[in-house]
Amino acid sequence: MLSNRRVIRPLRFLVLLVSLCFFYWVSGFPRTYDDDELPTSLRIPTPGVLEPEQIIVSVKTTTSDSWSELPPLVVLTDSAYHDSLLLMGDSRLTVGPFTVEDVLDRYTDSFVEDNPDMERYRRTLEFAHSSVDFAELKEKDRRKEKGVLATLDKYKMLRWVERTWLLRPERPWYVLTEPNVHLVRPNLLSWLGTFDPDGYHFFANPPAPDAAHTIVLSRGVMKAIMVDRPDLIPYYDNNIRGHKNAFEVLTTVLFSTLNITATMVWPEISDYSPATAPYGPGLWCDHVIAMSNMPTDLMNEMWHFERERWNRPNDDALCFADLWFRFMQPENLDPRDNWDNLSSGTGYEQWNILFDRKRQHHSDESAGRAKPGEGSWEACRDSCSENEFCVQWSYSSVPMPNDNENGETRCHLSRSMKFGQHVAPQQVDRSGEKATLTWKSGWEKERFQSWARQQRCKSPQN
Ligand SMILES: *[C@@H]1O[C@H](CO)[C@@H](O)[C@H](O)[C@H]1NC(C)=O
Ligand SMILES: CC(=O)N[C@H]1CO[C@H](CO)[C@@H](O)[C@@H]1O
Repeated sequence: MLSNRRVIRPLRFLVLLVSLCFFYWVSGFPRTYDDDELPTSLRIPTPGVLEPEQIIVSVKTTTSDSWSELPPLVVLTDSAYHDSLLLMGDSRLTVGPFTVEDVLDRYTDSFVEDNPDMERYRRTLEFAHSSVDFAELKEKDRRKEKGVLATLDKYKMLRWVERTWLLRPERPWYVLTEPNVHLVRPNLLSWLGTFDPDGYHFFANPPAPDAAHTIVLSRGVMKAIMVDRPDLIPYYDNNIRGHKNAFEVLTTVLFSTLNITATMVWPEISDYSPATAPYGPGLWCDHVIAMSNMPTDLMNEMWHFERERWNRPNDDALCFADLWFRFMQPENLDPRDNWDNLSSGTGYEQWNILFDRKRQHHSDESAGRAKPGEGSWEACRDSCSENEFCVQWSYSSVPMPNDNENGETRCHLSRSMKFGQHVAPQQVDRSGEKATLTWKSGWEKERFQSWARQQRCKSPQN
């Protein structure tokens, strides 16, 4: 009997194993997932939160940048959003399963031939016909290249809107953006869910030099220009040249035909990346919807970060505070040599701390002002640590503008915390003399962290 059993047992075990495997295989079919295990985009909809296909994201690029910009963008965009992703360029290409549209192909041949602004487009088409490497289209001088692309962008603007609508008509929302913009989709879906898509809505980030625009248009606006006024876009062909930039072309058309202006959305939509956002009291619990100037490595970090958050389904909307804890807190923030100057820098003036130049000692009038720290980086660091509002400093080897009444200074103090970046020493011309400009930067991490820990962005039950 015993020996008999011994034979049967392994057999039974095998049968059990096979049926168990079968059970797991079947139950692994993705229909029976617990709701919490699913990525945000696939969960049962919360009322008011839109579904991915209700927002068309249309990304504009140019042929010579397509290969460097589009593959990372597509890989780092969750597949739940692929159906609603459109790629718009200036020659027809494919990037894997995606088609890049040539949005300029509706201009007439004579318009393209006779218009000097279309030079780059003409060359792009020639290169495409003769299989010349598109990288050779680019100007060597980066500023010149920017100028060429900005000119072409003016002609793309309305045609980009048009093509987006024609490919995906009648969707509640259209987001027009660029490859270096990262969209935090769950926040975008819940934010736009609070507006009526059939009203006239036109949102954008405040214009900033060198920053991409993220533009949001409602179905109401799109219908008014695409369906109610079918001749509008062709009519504008000959009115484009005089405009300063692409955004102005769009704002002019929407203002003159619909009497609407862009509603600026900031800081939810901004030109910051996690490395350049000025973290602090003015920018902490705000939700992050779109960031621009994103290098690919940070896009990749964001992809991982958002995945980690999926596994914590009770997390609230991603806000700037989350970015600080994820990207800055783990960093060693001891003083760094050859580190960028984000304590000065245009666009950050409102956080700069003014120096108390008149008095040696603080009085009521000079409250909040800092002791000058021109002498050395150590003096600058000490000036920061002695000022209760200061969370970071940078020290330049030659005086540099502070963009406020501080004038030119070596020491730059700030009330907001930015990460910045490595910056190599450079030769500069200071009133006729050559000098080497280097930057050193430091942070008051402990001070900032104790402030950060006292903040409560999330709903009280968490
Ligand atoms: C345009 O909009 C403004 C502000 O909404 C309004 O005051 C004005 O009357 C409008 N003009 C026309 C012509 O509709
Ligand atoms: C981000 C920033 O403000 N960078 C500035 C650093 O300083 C150089 C000049 O040395 C500026 O050109 C950058 O804009």
